[in-house]
Amino acid sequence: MPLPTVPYVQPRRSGEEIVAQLKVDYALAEARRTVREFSSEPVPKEAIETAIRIAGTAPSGAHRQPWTFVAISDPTVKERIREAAEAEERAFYESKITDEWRAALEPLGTDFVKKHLTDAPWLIVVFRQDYELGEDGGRIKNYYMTESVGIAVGFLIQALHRAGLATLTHTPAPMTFLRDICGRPANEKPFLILPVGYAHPDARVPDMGRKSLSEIAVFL
Ligand code: IYR
Repeated sequence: MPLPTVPYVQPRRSGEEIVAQLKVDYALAEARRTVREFSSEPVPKEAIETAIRIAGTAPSGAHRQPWTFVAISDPTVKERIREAAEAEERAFYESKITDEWRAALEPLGTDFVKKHLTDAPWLIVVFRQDYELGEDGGRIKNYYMTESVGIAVGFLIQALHRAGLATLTHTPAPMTFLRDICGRPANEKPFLILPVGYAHPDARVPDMGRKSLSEIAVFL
């Protein structure tokens, strides 16, 4: 049975108003950079709670909302995550990495040292729920989990940036250790770690631009 429906009304804006709004948003979005150096200055828990609420508004397959956000400020937990992540990353950079991948990362200057995992006041570890458990213990299938969680993380990154906070999308591989450290059940797979905080006042980012509109879009 389809759900009952309710009216949906967005404030009616003219074409010019829409373009003007999008230009403001684009300028803000264009100023976002992935930051690897964080200040350890605290960020209120309410900021993280509200950003996670925004992430939770993302569309999802069959509206299953297949995500869990674990927000960590406890220094001991952050330290455990850093130790485990650096062990994986060391193996990656020292042996697993292919020559091609090394060449792709070389301009970004990344290495196995993951100081951001203990410097940033918050780590948000995002989990993808591959299925849910019904009352009878049976598995309830989710749909388009990766797409859904990816969209939610996009909302999260953009919201944090608009609020004035810096983030770094960090995906140590493999990152199954996150499930144990965060105490999550077997139906949840780690998706990424998002360190969140103020950018360090001396933070620097690689001098690189983005693809132009004509490189990323085709209008038919
Ligand atoms: N996960 C590693 C390697 C890494 C991979 C890509 I693709 C990047 O854009 C950046 C890093 C790390 O976090 O260092």
